[in-house]
Amino acid sequence: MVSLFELGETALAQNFRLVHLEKVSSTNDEALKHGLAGEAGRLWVVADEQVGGRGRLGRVWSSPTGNLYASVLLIDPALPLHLPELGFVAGVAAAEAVGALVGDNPRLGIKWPNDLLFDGAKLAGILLETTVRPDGKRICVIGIGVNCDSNPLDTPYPATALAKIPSIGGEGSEPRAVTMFRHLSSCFAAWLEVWAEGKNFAQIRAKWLKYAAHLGQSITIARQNERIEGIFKTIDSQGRLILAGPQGEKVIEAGDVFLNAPP
Ligand code: BT5
Repeated sequence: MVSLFELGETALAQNFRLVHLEKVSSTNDEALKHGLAGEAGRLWVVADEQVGGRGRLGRVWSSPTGNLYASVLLIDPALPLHLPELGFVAGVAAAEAVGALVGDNPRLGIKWPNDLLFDGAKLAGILLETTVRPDGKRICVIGIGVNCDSNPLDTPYPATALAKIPSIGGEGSEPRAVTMFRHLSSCFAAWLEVWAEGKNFAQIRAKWLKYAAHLGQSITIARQNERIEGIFKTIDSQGRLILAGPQGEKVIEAGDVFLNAPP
């Protein structure tokens, strides 16, 4: 099969490589396999369809053909302390890649930690996974799913797809997932360079805050057994969410954000 997927120019210039597969369980698992098999890193794995696509906490990521499923493998990209920042590098890169198609559009935002929203509906999700391989090197896989042609209709948080955005609309001369991947791979390579192994996370954070959805608004953080309400103040120097409540500020490391209805 001839693959239409290709890396963007910046990704090629920075020695990223690409493996394209038709149907996989999860591109994150494929990338992880490459890492365990001794890959040097900077490898993208893209698939047309996933049958075991997953989100955070083992949730299902709906993955029919027509959307983008891409995972990038990095080996020892930074000191372990900085690895969680890669989700934000990917979030900013994904937002910029979508921005290449929709322009500088205030309807595009990032919901903490790293969901892309368009008009408040989820357009893309990011899953960062890390593990240590027997030689002691750290394997980092960042999976990105972008709804290009379709989105699931039965999600608790509303979802959307590029095909529903009027300025993108109908498919042009190539599949939307192919165009999206070219932009995404280049934007990721560029922001990875800016990040500089975490030395410049401040720049990633500043860009992230420009895209941030719900900033200054009343939100609820849902975690396994609790729900915490407050005002979304900012993210700190490690990307943690700062929530201001009646008892002062709380630092949130993980959870799902929901926007509260106005009083
Ligand atoms: C995420 O998890 O948003 C991370 C999704 C990462 C998917 C990519 S695709 C390439 C790579 N390979 C994988 O196996 N995964 C990565 P989370 O924040 O936990 O959101 C998951 C929730 O989003 C689900 O429980 C659904 O409610 C909803 N959902 C499922 N599929 C969706 C879709 N295609 N679009 C929008 N929402 C979806």
